[in-house]
Formats: sequence, structure tokens, C-alpha cells
Amino acid sequence: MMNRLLITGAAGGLGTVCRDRLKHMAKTLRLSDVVDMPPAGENEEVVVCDLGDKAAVEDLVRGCDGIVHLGGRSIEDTWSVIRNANIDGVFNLYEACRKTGCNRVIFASSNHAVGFHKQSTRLDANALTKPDGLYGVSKVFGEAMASMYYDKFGIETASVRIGSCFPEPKNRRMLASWMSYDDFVRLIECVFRAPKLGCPIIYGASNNATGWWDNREVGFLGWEPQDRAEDYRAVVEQMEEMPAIDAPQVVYQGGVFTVDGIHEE
Ligand code: NAI
Ligand code: 15L
Repeated sequence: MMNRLLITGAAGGLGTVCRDRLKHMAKTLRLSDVVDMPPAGENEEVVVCDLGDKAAVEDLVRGCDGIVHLGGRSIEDTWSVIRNANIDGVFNLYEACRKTGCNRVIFASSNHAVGFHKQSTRLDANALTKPDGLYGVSKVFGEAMASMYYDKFGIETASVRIGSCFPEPKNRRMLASWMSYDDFVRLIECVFRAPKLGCPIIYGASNNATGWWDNREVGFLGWEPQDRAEDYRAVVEQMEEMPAIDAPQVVYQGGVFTVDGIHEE
């Protein structure tokens, strides 16, 4: 068990799940976000902090043995928003790790780092990145920072290219990209349990029948996703009509993100 595990983005969708479900992993959970969160409970610390604030992030990371880095802009936005949260924020986080000796991170990357790959292509960890917007580019940047801080300083990171992590799949595309909360929590447990992690790329999806991703390279983690989007197929197919054959949500892995323009300031 770790002494202190930091969860960034703790007020967000996945952060709220992790706050609730990762209590067993550390004596203390340090929970951080730029917006207010419910007050600290037992064995919790709550720190409001902007990831773009270098000094504040160093203070935030000091004393932590591991980080689940979920904080940042989680969809497409203007460059200034993306840059502050996902570019400067990631730099500040890794610099804080280097200076304070925090050695293991889960980086919430995204399928949008490879969003311009076709759904007919199966990707593994060696696939070329093909970001589908500024947000996707920021996730590629985060993965590159993880790689450099591992090679140079030995800081280990699991970059998880999360598909669609929600209570249930919301549309036909998510029948392939969905990851259940339970499978995400199981993955986090595996990452912190591994004696030697290195710096792997992991695709974050459940055990879906129509998936696009191959996680063979991270078999050593022992992560076996249990849930299946297929169980929701009937409901999803009722909810969403079959899109046209050339619609982005059936052509590209990143779906409609591929047709979102550049968000001007
Ligand atoms: P979310 O948007 O609900 O949570 C992100 C949190 O980060 C928010 O609470 C927000 O206030 C915080 N944040 C934003 N800018 C910040 C800043 N400058 N400083 C500090 N905190 C800041 O997103 P969600 O769904 O919980 O995702 C968590 C992470 O996982 C994000 O990094 C997202 O990009 C990534 N991800 C999530 C997927 C999903 O399906 N939920 C899919 C792929 C990636
Ligand atoms: C993401 O990266 C987003 O954070 C999330 O909100 C979803 O849009 C997800 O990708 C997805 O592609 O479904």
C-alpha cells in the first residue's frame, strides 16, 4: 500500500469514480482539481490547484508516491485552454515528479491521440499517432513527456489511451471504444501492483466484441477487462439510428472529433 496517492482531476467524471474506488490503494488520497470538490473525508486531503501553476504543482506532488493524472481539458478547446491544462500542466507535473522523487504515474491519454486511424485498422502500442485535434495533439505530447521522463529519469508512466469511459456505452461507436469504470479501476490496480512498469502505452477499453485495439504488449500487467459493451448493444441500437457509411463516427476511431474545427480564441 502506498503512503500517499495523488488523483488530479478529482472533481471530474473519472476523478469522482477514483476518489470513491481507490481508497484501498494508499493510506492517504490527495485529491486535486482547479474547481472546488466536496471536503476531505477520512484519509483524504483536498487541494485546489491549477495544473498550469508550476510552483503550486510542485507543492501538490511533494510527498506523493504515485499519481493518477486525470486533470486537464478533456475535450477539444481553444489552444490557450489546452496549452495551460494539458501542455504546461503535464510539464509541471513531470518536473514536480523529478524534483520530489515521485516515480509512478498513470497518464490519462486518449483514443484521440490516434483518432484519425480508420476503424478498420487494429492498433497496437507501436501504431503511429494520428491525433484528431488540438486535444489529441496534447495527449500525444503527454505520452512523449512520459517517454522522455522515463528514459532520462526513470519515472515510470502507464499512458492509457482511454476509449470512452462512462457508466455505459452511449452510441454505436462506443460499442467498440467503451471502458467500464470497473475495468478502469482494475487497470489502475494492476499498474500500481506491477513490480516493474516501464513506460507502456495501454488501450483503455473493456472486453468488447468489436474493438480496434490490441493490448498484447502489456500482458505482463495481468489486466483482463471483464465487461462487454455487447451487453448494451440492443439498447444502443435503439437509441441511435445506423449512421451513413461515410459518417465520421463509423469511419474514424476518433469519431466526430475528426470533423471538429480549430476552436478560435
Ligand atoms: P472531466 O472533464 O470530467 O475531468 C477533468 C477534470 O480536470 C475536471 O474536473 C477539470 O476541472 C479538471 N481540470 C481542467 N483543467 C484543469 C487545470 N488547468 N488544472 C487542474 N484541473 C483541471 O474528464 P473525465 O472524463 O473525468 O476524464 C479524465 C481524464 O481522462 C481527462 O484527462 C481526459 O482527457 C481523459 N480521458 C477521458 C475519457 C473518458 O471517456 N472519460 C476518454 C479519454 C481520455
Ligand atoms: C475523450 O478523450 C473524452 O475525454 C471523452 O469525453 C470522450 O469524448 C471520449 O474521448 C470518446 O472518444 O468517446
